[in-house]
Parts: sequence; C-alpha cells; structure tokens
Amino acid sequence: MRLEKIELRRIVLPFLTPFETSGWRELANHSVIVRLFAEGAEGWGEAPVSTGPWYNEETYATVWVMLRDILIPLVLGADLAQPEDVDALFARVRGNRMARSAIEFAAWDLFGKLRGQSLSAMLGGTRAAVDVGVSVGVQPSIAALLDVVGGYVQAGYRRVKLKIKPGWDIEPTRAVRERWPDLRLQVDANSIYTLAAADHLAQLDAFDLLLIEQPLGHDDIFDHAKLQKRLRTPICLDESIVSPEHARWALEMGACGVINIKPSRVGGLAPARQIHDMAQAAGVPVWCGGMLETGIGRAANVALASLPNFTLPGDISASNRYFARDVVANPFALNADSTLSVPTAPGCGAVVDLAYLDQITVERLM
Ligand code: SMG
Ligand code: MG
Repeated sequence: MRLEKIELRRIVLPFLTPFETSGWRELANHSVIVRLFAEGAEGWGEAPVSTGPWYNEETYATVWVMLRDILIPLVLGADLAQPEDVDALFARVRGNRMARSAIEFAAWDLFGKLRGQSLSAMLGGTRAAVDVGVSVGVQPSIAALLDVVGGYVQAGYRRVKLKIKPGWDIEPTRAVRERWPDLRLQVDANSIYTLAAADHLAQLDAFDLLLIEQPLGHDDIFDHAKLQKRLRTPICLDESIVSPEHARWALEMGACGVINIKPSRVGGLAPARQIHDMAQAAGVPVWCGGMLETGIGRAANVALASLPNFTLPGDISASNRYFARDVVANPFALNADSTLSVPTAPGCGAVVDLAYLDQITVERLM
C-alpha cells in the first residue's frame, strides 16, 4: 500500500475544566491531527501535544515541523505492507515520538479499514470492554478536591488518580482515602520530586495506593530503582519509558512495579505492544495512560488497552470528562461498570465529525 496524500491539522479544543499537574496547567487540547489517504480509504491519528514542552520535549510546533519536513517525506509514497512498517521506517529518527505516533496510529486505522479488521483485533486485543478511571488535577483546596472526586465517583468511575506535588500530596491523598476507603486510588507526581524526598513519599505507603506514578526525573530510571527499594507501594513509570529499550532497562533494574503505556509517548502502537509483551513476560502489569486526547487518539488507547496484560484501569475517561463536544460522532461513554466498550468497526472505530473538526482547526496543510 502506498500513501497517496497526507493532511495535517492543528486544533484547539477547549477542556470543560482546566487540568493542573505538578508543573503546568492545560486549558485545551492542542493536538496535531493526521489524516492519511490510500486506495479510497482514510486513516486518522493524533499527536496529543501541548503548547509547551512541559510533559515531554514535544509541542504542537515541533510536531508540525517534524511531520511536515521529515516524517511525511519519509512515509509518503513508501511501500507499506503492514502498519508495523511505519515504525521501522521512522527508526532512524531520533526522539520526536509523538510526531511519529500520529502517522503510525493513522496507518493502523487505514490498514484496519482496508482489511475490514478492528484495531483491537489487529493488535491482539482480548477484551470487549476496558477498565478505566479518571485523573484528577491539582485543586485549590481539599474541600474542592473531595467535591470533584465525589462527582466522578457519582458518575461511575471506580478508580481515581490524584495529581500530587510538594505541598499537595500526603494530606489530599489521606482525605480522599478517608472519604472513600474502597476506591482504587493512585497518585502521579509528573517528575516533581528528587530522591531526597524518599522518606516524605514513603508516607504514601499508608494509603493503600495501586501505585505512585513518576515521582522522580522525567528521564530518570536509576534513582527510581533506588526509590523503589524504600517504598512498599509500586512505582509506575510514565515519562521515562519512551521505548521498549527503556522498558527493558527499568524492568532489569527494578525501577518500577508497574508501567504506564501511552502509545503516543513511545512512538506508536507497535512499540507500545512490544512494551506490553515485555512487561507481561516479566510479570509486571501495565495500564494505558492518557494525554487528554480527542476521540481519535482515545480510540487508539482503548484498542491498546484491550490487550491481556493491561490489568489496571487506564486514564482513558469518557469523552464528557474532557469536552462539551468531541471531534467524533461516536464519543466514548462510560459503562455502568467503569469500563469503555472497545470498538469493533474496521480500523480504530473513530467516526470523525468533519464539520466540527473544520471549526476547531486553526492551521492546516494539504
Ligand atoms: O487523559 O485523562 C487524561 C489525563 C491523564 O493524568 C493524565 N495524564 O502524566 O499521566 C500523566 C498526564 C499527562 C498529561 S498532562 C497534560
Ligand atoms: Mg503520568
């Protein structure tokens, strides 16, 4: 299969409420959306980047340039026999994995449509629905936090993740745990601490957490291995696992007991599946993270989360947790058992609402 045309769009899709982490605040989804055309079909992908390099080094501006000047010229007209060929074609590009993942996702979607196969089936998914939770940003007060978490529990979410930072860690976690003794609870620090905080972080062991996500440096594995020895709660790595090789290092060093897999962070679904397989062989559970994606990127995440070793709930909430209106005509909705249903239509299953996508597009190429 040869790609005939590639369309790029930069969008701005406001969130219902701002999302605050240990280091920055997000007001809207600023993704770059990719649309591939071949053999009468089209495939969609999303690079879920932001305005600044706060989560990782990529932004909508770097992704735009990388796609336009490097990745599209590499892939356009290339002979692709299977979706995995895209990752192989991009192997000599250093970093820039979110940019790469947008084309990679779209290629899976396109191949799925051409073969009449769902993305979940192509990846080896084994579930018809995936367990999901909700990620709750830093709040102005504990009262506000209990209010927000209460709303999500009311909506049916059975797993909650709290964003933490120095000054907003032990007490908010304690308050949520006291109010909901049986809630599946975990925390995410987005790389704000150093190893010097080990004793402080060990206080989190009292709250029966599923995991503590990325407490230390965004590119650190070494100190996480040291920290893990001082905590009972499993560390989960997010930012610092950017490839299957990084996952292998972390597993061999004992730097984590859990891995958060975001296919966009690792360059696509093919490397994401490799990390899944490697963790499974090591007896380490994984779960699918989120980057506040539109219904396009969310469909890739849901399909990936249907693989067997995704045994912890994902940060893949329903569309209405993020947006008043999504870019797809079939937004994901929460089932009564805190799951999202895995699409069965050919490709990723996202039915893009072109008219609305046009409205929120702020820059376009092709
Ligand atoms: O997609 O619901 C979501 C957000 C999940 O907390 C979430 N993501 O570090 O895991 C993480 C953060 C990164 C995104 S912050 C913009
Ligand atoms: Mg995280």
